Amino acid sequence: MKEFLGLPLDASAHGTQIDQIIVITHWLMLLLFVGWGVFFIYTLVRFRKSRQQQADHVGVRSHASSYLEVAIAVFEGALLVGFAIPVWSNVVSAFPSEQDALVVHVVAEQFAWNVHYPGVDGVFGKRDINLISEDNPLGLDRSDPVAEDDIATINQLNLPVNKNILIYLTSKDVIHSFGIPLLRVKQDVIPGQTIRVWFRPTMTNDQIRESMAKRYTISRGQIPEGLVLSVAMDGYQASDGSLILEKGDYVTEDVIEQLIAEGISEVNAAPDTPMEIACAQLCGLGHYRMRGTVTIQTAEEFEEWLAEDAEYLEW
Ligand SMILES: [Cu+2]
Repeated sequence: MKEFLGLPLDASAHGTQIDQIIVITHWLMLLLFVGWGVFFIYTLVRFRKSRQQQADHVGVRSHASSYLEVAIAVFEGALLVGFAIPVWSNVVSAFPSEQDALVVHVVAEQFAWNVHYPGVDGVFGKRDINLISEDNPLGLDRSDPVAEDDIATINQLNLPVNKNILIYLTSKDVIHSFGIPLLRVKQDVIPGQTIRVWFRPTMTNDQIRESMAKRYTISRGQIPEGLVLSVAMDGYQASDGSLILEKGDYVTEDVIEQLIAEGISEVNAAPDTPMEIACAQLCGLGHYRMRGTVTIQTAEEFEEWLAEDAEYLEW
């Protein structure tokens, strides 16, 4: 069922439980759809005009249908009490403490995600609505001593793997929705409110790319969709031994032509940015382009990235 529903790869610790509920709910709905469909066709045939000239005003005399209705209601109740509520209370609303998590602030706007990290001191600097400008979309008050080392990015969320991530969400303008399908996270972002959401990524982007890798068949004049600007998962050599495409490099149209010329008909590649923050609320005309990139890294890579970004601040 999971494959049939086309659920994306699950890269979070709580994802299996969410997927389980989605799968069970769909089984129940499929059963009801088939059951009601069969019943509907049966009634059309059984009570057709030629067989039943006169309408029966009493109708059904047995209680079978009432029992069936009750059984379905009980099953739905069990789904709610046995699965949905426990997942909600044990996973969704069981927030980790701030000491036990990486805390990040995300401020949504039409049409971008502003990300705010506290920097080395671990304390978030003051943000002031009057300081918001094109260069400072967060309105970060750099004169505040704790704000000096704060890191701000636009549409780029870097996170370490296997660590609790606690995100404080707010919006500058309208209602947005912070959705990361691969992490099974979706939370409305509401102006004037700060809403928390948490999760724990279990795969780095490199691992996700490995498991998303796909073999694309290439031939002259035929470039499969999604291949250009994806990342090569294998290296490819020309017949003279020179490297055409190195593992980890972008697959470009030029490279594909060279590969075809060398008689290579298959390329193993994966998306460059496999994980995205997609805005899941129709928030305006630019809604479609409100997407951020999520990069899940090892703890060391993440620290490196933070240090690199901190260096920019010293300019
Ligand atoms: Cu939006």
